[in-house]
Amino acid sequence: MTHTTTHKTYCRFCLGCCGIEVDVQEGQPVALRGDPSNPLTGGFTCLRGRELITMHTHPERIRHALKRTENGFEQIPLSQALDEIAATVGALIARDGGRAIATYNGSWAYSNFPTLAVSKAFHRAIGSPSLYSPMSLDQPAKAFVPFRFGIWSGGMHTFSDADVALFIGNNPLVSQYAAKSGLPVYNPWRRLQDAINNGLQLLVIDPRRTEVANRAALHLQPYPGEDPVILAGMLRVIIDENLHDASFCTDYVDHLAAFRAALEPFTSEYCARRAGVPAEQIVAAARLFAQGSKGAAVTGTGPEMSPRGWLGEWLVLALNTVCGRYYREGETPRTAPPLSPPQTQRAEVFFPPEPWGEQMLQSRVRGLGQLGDEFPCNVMADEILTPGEGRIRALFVLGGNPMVAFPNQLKMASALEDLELLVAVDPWMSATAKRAHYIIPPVLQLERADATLLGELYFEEAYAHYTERVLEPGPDMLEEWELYWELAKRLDGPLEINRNPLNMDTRPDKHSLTALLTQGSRVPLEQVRIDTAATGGKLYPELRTAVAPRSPDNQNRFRLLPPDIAAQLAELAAEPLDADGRPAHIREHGATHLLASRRIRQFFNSTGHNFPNLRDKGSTNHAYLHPDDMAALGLENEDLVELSADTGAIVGVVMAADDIKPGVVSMAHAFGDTDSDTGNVRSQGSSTNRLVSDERYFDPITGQARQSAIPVSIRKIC
Ligand SMILES: Nc1nc2c(c(=O)[nH]1)N[C@H]1C(S)=C(S)[C@@H](COP(=O)(O)OP(=O)(O)OC[C@H]3O[C@@H](n4cnc5c(=O)[nH]c(N)nc54)[C@H](O)[C@@H]3O)O[C@H]1N2
Ligand SMILES: Nc1nc2c(c(=O)[nH]1)N[C@H]1C(S)=C(S)[C@@H](COP(=O)(O)OP(=O)(O)OC[C@H]3O[C@@H](n4cnc5c(=O)[nH]c(N)nc54)[C@H](O)[C@@H]3O)O[C@H]1N2
Ligand code: SF4
Ligand SMILES: [Mo]
Repeated sequence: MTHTTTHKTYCRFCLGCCGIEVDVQEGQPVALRGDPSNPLTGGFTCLRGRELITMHTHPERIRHALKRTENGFEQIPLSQALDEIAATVGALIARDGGRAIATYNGSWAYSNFPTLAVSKAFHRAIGSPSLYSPMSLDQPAKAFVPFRFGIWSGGMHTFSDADVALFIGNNPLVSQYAAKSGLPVYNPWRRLQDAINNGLQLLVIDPRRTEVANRAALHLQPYPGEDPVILAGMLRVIIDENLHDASFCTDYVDHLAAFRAALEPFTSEYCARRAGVPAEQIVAAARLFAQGSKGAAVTGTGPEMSPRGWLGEWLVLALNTVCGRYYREGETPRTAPPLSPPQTQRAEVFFPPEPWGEQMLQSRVRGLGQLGDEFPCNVMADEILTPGEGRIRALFVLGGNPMVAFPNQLKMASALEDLELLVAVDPWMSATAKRAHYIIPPVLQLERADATLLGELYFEEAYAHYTERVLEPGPDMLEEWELYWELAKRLDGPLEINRNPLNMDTRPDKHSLTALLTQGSRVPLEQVRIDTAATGGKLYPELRTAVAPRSPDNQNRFRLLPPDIAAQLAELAAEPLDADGRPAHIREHGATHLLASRRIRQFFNSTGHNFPNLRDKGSTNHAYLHPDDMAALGLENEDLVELSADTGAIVGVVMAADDIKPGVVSMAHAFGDTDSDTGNVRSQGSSTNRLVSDERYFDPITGQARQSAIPVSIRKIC
C-alpha cells in the first residue's frame, strides 16, 4: 500500500502565506488543501494557491539548465552553466567594470526572502550598483512619499480596527494584495463582509465598478487619472467643514492654513466635472470618511500608475493625517512582526533620510538617480542600449519578466537582444527567458525551507510560520540566492550579510542564512521553527506593545505643503481643460480612450498562464469596453481591435463591460510577447506595456511611467 505523509506548510504564491496541508506519496504531491487549524488564515486558499501541485509537476516546468545555441536551447549540466556564466561575468568586469553587471529581482525573487540580500551582497562584492526590482514599477510613491511627508511611529490604523475605509484604485477581492492598512490577504471576501456587517462604512474610488466597489456604501466612479483632483476636493471640504482632527493637527501638523489655500481651485464642482463624478459624491465621501473614528484611505496600483502618482499618494497621506488616523499614546497596534527587530513605537513623527536625490548615484539617462539602493526600472533598457562607461552588458533576471512588465515593450526587446549575457532564473519559458543565453531552473516553494519574512510586515497580527521543505528539488535546480553564492565562489568574491562574511567553501544552508538575516528579531528564528515547523503558523499576541509617549526632544511635525507639493497642486489646477471639462492632454496623438490597468483573478502577472485549470477561466487579457463605445465602433464581443499609442500598437479581444464609463478601456498587463498578433491574441493576449512610454511621461523621483490612464486610440480590425 502506498504510504501518504501530510505536511503543514504555507503557500508562497503571494505574500498572504496561507497555511496549507500537502499530502505526499513517494515524493510526489498528491493533494493540497487549506489548513483549517491555521490561526491566521483558517483554511483559506485561493484558486492560484490551489494550483501549487500543478506548478511543481507541470510537464513544461524547466528542470535542467538550458543554454541557447544556434539550434535553440540545449540542456547542459548546472555546474557547466555556472562555470560559463562566471567566466563571462569575470571577463566583462575586467573589461567594463562592475557596473556592467545588472540584476533585476522580479516579483518571485520576493517570495524567497534571502534572494534580495544575497544578490545585493554579490553586487557589493563586484562593485556594481546596477540593481533593479519591481519596487519602482509597483507603487514606489507609497514607499517613499512618507520619507518627506513624515511617518507616525505609532503606525496607521489597520483594517480590523476601522469603522471607515476608503479604497482608491485597489481591488483586494481579486488582487488579494496586502496594502498596509488595507484588507488583509487571507479570506478577504469573508473579512470584508464581516466588517460591513459590523458597521464598516466602505468607500471606493475606482473607474471600474469592481468587486469591492459593489460592496461599498459609496462608490465614486471617475475617469482614470483624476485621483489627485478628487482627493484635493475632499480635503477642501473636510477642512472647510471643520471635520478634521483639529487637536491632532495643532500638535503634529504644519502648514494647514497654507494647504487649505492651495486647495482653493479644487471646488467640488471643478473636481466633479473634471473627474466625471457628481459633486455631491465628493462632498459625501469627504464627510463619511472624516466622520469615522478609525480607519484609513489606502491606494492600490491604479492611482499610483496614473499621472501624478506622487501627488496622489501625498494627498492620501494628507487625508489620513488631518483626520488623525494613527494609533495614539497608550493604544496597542495589532501588528508586531515576530521575525523583525523590536521597535518602540511612540506618539511622534519621524523623518528618515531621503534615499534619493543628488547625493545618490545618477543614471546615465533621463536625469533619474538611485532610489534606495536600486535604479528605477524606467532606465534599465536605456542603460543597456546607451553606449559609454557603465553600460549594462550582463543581466540576471530572477523571477521577473521585463519583456511584459516594463514600459516600452519594443525597446525592452531590443535591449535584451543587445546584451552580451542574459541569465533568467525561471521555471517557465517566459517571454524574457526565451531571450536568455542561459536559463537556470529554480527550486520551487514546496521544495524550500522558508519563513514568513516579508509577509509578516503586512499581516495584521503578530504571526509567523517556519516551514521545512515538503518535496525534494531536482539535482539541477538552485534557489535564486544560491546562484549568487555559486558565482561569487567562482569569482573569488567574498560575500557579506549583515557584516558577517559567508562561508565561501561550503554553501550556507537556508536556515543559518535566514538566521543571519533575522539577527535580533523579536522571536529568534530557531524558536519560530520549533513553534511552527510541524504544527503550522502561530500567533504571538504577547509581542504587541502600547504606543509610548512622544520623546521630550522630538518636535517633528508632518509637512503638509512643502514647496514642491505647492507647485504640483498649482500645475494640476492650471492644466488646460477641453469643452467637457476634461484635461486636454488625454487626447494626445488623437487618443480616443484612456486605458486603465487591472488584474484578473486567474493569473498572477505573467505566472500561471500555462496552468490548464487557470487557462480554462480565460487565456487572453480582454479589452473591456463600455457597450456604447462598442456600438459606436461597430464591435461585438470577441471582435479584434487595434489599440495604439506613440510607442506601438497591440491587438485586443473586445468584451463588453458596463462597469466602466464610455471612453475607458480596462485591461490587465503581463500578457503576450512581441509576436502577439491577430492569430494568437486569443490564446496569449497582448502586452499593454507596448503602449507605455518610458521617455515621455515618468515621475521625476521614482521614474514610474504612466502604466495606467494611458491615452490610446482604438479602431476595429476588419
Ligand atoms: N489575481 C491576481 N492577483 C494579483 C496580481 C495579479 O496579476 N493577479 N498581481 C499582484 C501584484 S504584482 C500587485 S502589485 C497587486 C496589485 O493590487 P491592486 O492594486 O489591488 O490591483 P488591481 O486589482 O489591479 O486593482 C487596481 C484597480 O485600480 C483601478 N484603476 C486603474 N486606474 C486607476 C486610476 O487612475 N485611479 C483609480 N482610482 N483607480 C484606477 C482599476 O480599475 C483596478 O480596479 O496585486 C497582486 N495580486
Ligand atoms: N502597464 C502596467 N505595467 C505593470 C503593471 C501594471 O499594472 N500595468 N504592474 C507592475 C507591477 S505591480 C509589477 S509587481 C510588475 C511585475 O513585474 P515582474 O515581476 O517582472 O513580472 P512577473 O510577470 O510577475 O514575472 C514573474 C516571472 O517569474 C517567473 N516565475 C514564476 N514562478 C517562479 C518561481 O517560483 N521562481 C522563479 N525564480 N521564477 C518564477 C514567471 O515565469 C515570470 O517569468 O509589473 C509591473 N508592470
Ligand atoms: S492568497 Fe496568496 S498565499 Fe493565499 S492561497 Fe492565494 S496565492 Fe496562496
Ligand atoms: Mo506588483
